[in-house]
Amino acid sequence: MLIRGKKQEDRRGRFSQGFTLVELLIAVAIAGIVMGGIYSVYRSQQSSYVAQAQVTALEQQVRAAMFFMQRDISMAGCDPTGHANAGILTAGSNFIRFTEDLNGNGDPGEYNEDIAYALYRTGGVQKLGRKTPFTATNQPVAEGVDALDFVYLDAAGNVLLTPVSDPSRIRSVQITLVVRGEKADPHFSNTTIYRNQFGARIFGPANDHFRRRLLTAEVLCRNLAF
Ligand SMILES: [Ca+2]
Repeated sequence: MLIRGKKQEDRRGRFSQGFTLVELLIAVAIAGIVMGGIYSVYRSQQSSYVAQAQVTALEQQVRAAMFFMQRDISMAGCDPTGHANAGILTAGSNFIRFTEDLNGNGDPGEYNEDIAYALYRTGGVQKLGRKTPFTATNQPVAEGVDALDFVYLDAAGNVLLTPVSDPSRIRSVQITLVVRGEKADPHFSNTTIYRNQFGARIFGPANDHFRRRLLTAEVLCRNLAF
């Protein structure tokens, strides 16, 4: 038996220094365990980093989409001449079309004045689309949108049934979006039921492996009061 670090005389009377095979195997095994531990910490940090990055990207996407809709819808009915007859034309639970005479020429049907928001699907991906003028093709505002929900309220704050039969009663619009991450995460299961502010289920449970974000905003359409 050789002892590490000590000189020892072997049977033939020579001194030698080193490791035995057993010691080497133990050292290799310990190194393996340590490396395995380091790798598993690395893996778990890496996957939590990827999940965090995905959640951040998701939040940015859902906020950007909401920003565009809020900006447009808040101007619905903008009619500086009073002759354009601008306002909300169609008010569905997942579809809206409205006009606004932004350049004040009395014509509310020009580019960026006749706007519609709805979900559409291309290449297997559901997107939030913005159309203007109404006959044009959808411009994608956000991808991976699982739900788009509109709730319309009158001047007294009462919820109007959709599709709203008399859109001139609408004073504010509550928008809810559910957007999902780009990639599924096998370590995550999504069993959430997504609801709007009035408790109505708008999506889920998907029972899949996608992370999602729900965002709600209420837009007061000041121009519709006139
Ligand atoms: Ca105009």
